[in-house]
Amino acid sequence: MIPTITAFECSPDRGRGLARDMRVRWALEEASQPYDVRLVSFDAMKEAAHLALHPFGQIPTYEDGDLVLFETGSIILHIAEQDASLLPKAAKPRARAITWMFAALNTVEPPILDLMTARIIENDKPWAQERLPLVMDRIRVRLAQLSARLGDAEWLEDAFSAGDLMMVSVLLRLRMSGLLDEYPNVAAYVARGEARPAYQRAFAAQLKVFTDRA
Ligand code: GTB
Repeated sequence: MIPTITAFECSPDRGRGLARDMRVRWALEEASQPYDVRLVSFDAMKEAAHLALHPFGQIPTYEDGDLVLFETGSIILHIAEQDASLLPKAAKPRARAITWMFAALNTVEPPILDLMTARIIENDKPWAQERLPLVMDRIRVRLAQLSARLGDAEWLEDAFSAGDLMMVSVLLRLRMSGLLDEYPNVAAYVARGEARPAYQRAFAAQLKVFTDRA
């Protein structure tokens, strides 16, 4: 039996790889794990059948036999635990890789999500333009810190891991903002992630969902 994940039937990003099924697809591709995808509409995500899988009515979910997971952090940790190329077997490097996964989700992603909220949801508020520079500066703080840590290293630790997969996935949402270009080593790090064959396969698969509908 192969796992099944859920993804948007019609992703608002039109296949640009920004929806969160992308990072799960990427992890599955890195782990050479075949998978099925069940596409769900916005309405179906709020219905009982999907809510039984995901209490918050979101994508992605992950089903493998009687195991059901939601939250990309948990799903990717589960996939990575079965593949040494994503999580080293040795305890300390493994703990470091997991630390970077948490850092991506809990420290780097929140200000980036704030920018999406400011740009998309709060855009029509009278204070929106005044707030935007504040939001961008909070992201710059994190990017500067990450840039300083990364230096000219290829990955966050000695070798690519699920920590890099999560960090690159989170940073990719900044592409359109131009902020990544202010930190060339971080931009190059993201580009290295995107260049990985597993990323390319995952990207092509989620893009095909969009082009098949067009
Ligand atoms: N913390 C959860 C996780 O990591 O799994 C967050 C899951 C989540 O936000 N899922 C979103 C969702 O289901 C899709 S990815 N939203 C529908 C809802 O909440 O009703 C977020 C997303 C959506 C759209 C774009 N886009 O169009 O560019 C990018 C990312």
